Amino acid sequence: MPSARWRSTRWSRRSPAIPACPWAWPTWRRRSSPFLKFDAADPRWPDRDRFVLSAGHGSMLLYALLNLTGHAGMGIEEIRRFRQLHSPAAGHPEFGEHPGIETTTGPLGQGLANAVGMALAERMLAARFGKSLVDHRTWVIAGDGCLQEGISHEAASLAGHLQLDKLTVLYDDNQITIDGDTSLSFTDDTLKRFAAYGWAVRRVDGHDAEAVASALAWATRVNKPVLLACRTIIGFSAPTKAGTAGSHGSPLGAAEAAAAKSAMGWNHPAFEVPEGLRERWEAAGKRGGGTRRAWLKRLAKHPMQAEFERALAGRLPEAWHEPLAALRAKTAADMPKIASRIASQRALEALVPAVPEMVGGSADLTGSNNTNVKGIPAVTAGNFAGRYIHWGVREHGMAAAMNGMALHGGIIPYSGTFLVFADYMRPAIRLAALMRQRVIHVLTHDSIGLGEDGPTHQPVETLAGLRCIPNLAVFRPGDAMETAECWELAVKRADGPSVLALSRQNLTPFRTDSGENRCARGGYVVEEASGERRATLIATGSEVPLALVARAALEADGIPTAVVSLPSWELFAAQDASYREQVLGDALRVGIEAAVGFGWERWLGPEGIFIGMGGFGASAPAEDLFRHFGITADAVVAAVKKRLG
Ligand SMILES: Cc1ncc(C[n+]2csc(CCOP(=O)(O)OP(=O)(O)O)c2C)c(N)n1
Ligand SMILES: [Mg+2]
Repeated sequence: MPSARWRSTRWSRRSPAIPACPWAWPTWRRRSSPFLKFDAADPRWPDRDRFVLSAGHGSMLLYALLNLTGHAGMGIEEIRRFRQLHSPAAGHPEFGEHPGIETTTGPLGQGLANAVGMALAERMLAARFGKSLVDHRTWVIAGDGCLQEGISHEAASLAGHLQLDKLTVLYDDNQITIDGDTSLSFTDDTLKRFAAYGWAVRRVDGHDAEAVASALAWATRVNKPVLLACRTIIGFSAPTKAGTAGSHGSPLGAAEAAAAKSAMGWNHPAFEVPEGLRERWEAAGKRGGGTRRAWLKRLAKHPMQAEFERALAGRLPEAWHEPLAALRAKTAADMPKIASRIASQRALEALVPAVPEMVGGSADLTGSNNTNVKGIPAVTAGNFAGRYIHWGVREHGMAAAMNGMALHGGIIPYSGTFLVFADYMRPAIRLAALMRQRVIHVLTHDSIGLGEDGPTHQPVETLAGLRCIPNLAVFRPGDAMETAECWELAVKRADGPSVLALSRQNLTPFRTDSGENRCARGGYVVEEASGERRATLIATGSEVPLALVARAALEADGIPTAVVSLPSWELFAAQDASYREQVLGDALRVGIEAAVGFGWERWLGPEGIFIGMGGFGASAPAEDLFRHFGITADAVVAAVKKRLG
């Protein structure tokens, strides 16, 4: 049943008022419409506008436009192979499949939040390099689903707060989602909602191209982010399915499709673009060529050309690691007994001044995550020259916007929150991994070692959950030296995201050497056994010092024992088998980690022993908790002795 709202539109579902065929539209529609700045000859041109199809299920819109505007790599053959293996025209837009695809979308709301990050990156790079090099806009098409998702609130609220005025969202306000009319579940006043965030909003007839064009022109003039609620009919012109959820995802069917095409005056065979029309579209694809060439000339003369190109290419500055090497040498000499979150802050103090594209932030836990660096100002609505972002309590929006910043290029974003809240960011972390983006999350308070905040804040399953995300590097360093090494690896890792799981509590240092980055192989022998190994204690993070205490006791009792630190399972798994065997050894293997044992079988085999958590934690001082849950050197010693008999 069509809803009252539906009937209130000026179309009826059965007989939509169909505009004349698009190629016969009046002249303004064929003029050099300047809204989207791009050049099909170079879809990665850094100063292009970014277009994000947040409603990723409409992927064919993007593919068809890439094809029509003359982009290489999206020919009619690719279009024919829509949703087939190895086609760049995948079910949802996939970053990396075609250079004209700015981001992977499909999980609703992510694209919108990516776009907020892109728009923020644009403002920040404009502040750094000037308007002559960086002056572009970000455009989004989002649907009801994107705006229903919670992440849209976080992202839009932030965009409003920061007044990202070069961001425009076209909301495909068709009042339909998969289950049916949006009245089933969605009665927000979306315009009021966005206005309350500080956006400029307008309602537009989405089928009136002239009205849309004038709204877009307006959007480029206002100094706020803009939401245009474009009232549309899904499946426009399909005789029985227009305006219904039936046209959302399944093919219309031959008869319905034929009727829809003929109603629009389209009488051409499938996959054929009629003569004259392709030329016009290709001309649109070339329209930005002059602007791009003028930009290239400006770049060639720009005093910051080399620096701009370096940052945009994702290459680190030549001497980026020198301050970190100095820190590592000092750490080896001083052997500070500090929490790994504090060690992380020291690493950042070495890295951030040396790597100008690093942009930090925290989801309202700056003082706990230790993500700030003295002298680095925060970004504010009026001043984008800062390099630190107060994301507010918006973990999901933060992680997705960081993806957008990394995708934009020229920025290496790092953030902070508690490890347990990785779950609030998980969909965005997963997409960063899928898109191979360098995004770094500083996740502190990484176990029951955080103490009194109790089980809601104590991650137990989180490490296992992160380690199973393909292409995500999970680092859990065990002392200040390992923390500096893991930071080095995360910053160097250009083709994927990293998380650093860091302790709240102080850690007894064990590393005295500072030459080779020993974490680079993911795992290594910290202390070899004094004789032929009878046991190998394998630990990560705060449990490495504990393993060393246990080793000392076992050695004193005549049981030669080695200790292995395993700060990154992913890097260790990538080593050759002989190295892994040599590190893990043939003796009894004991895994120690203040988390659930899920996944540890991989290193321990069926005969190994795991000492860690069996369930949720509790609220108490950290030392009491380690004792209560049996994660102590004594427990390790007892378990080894019992097994060895
Ligand atoms: C996070 C997430 N949840 C669910 C889905 C499955 N899904 C795909 S499209 C869609 C409905 C979207 O409705 P709308 O955005 O209004 O798109 P329209 O049908 O109007 O094109 C849903 C639930 C998804 N892609 N992402
Ligand atoms: Mg919809």
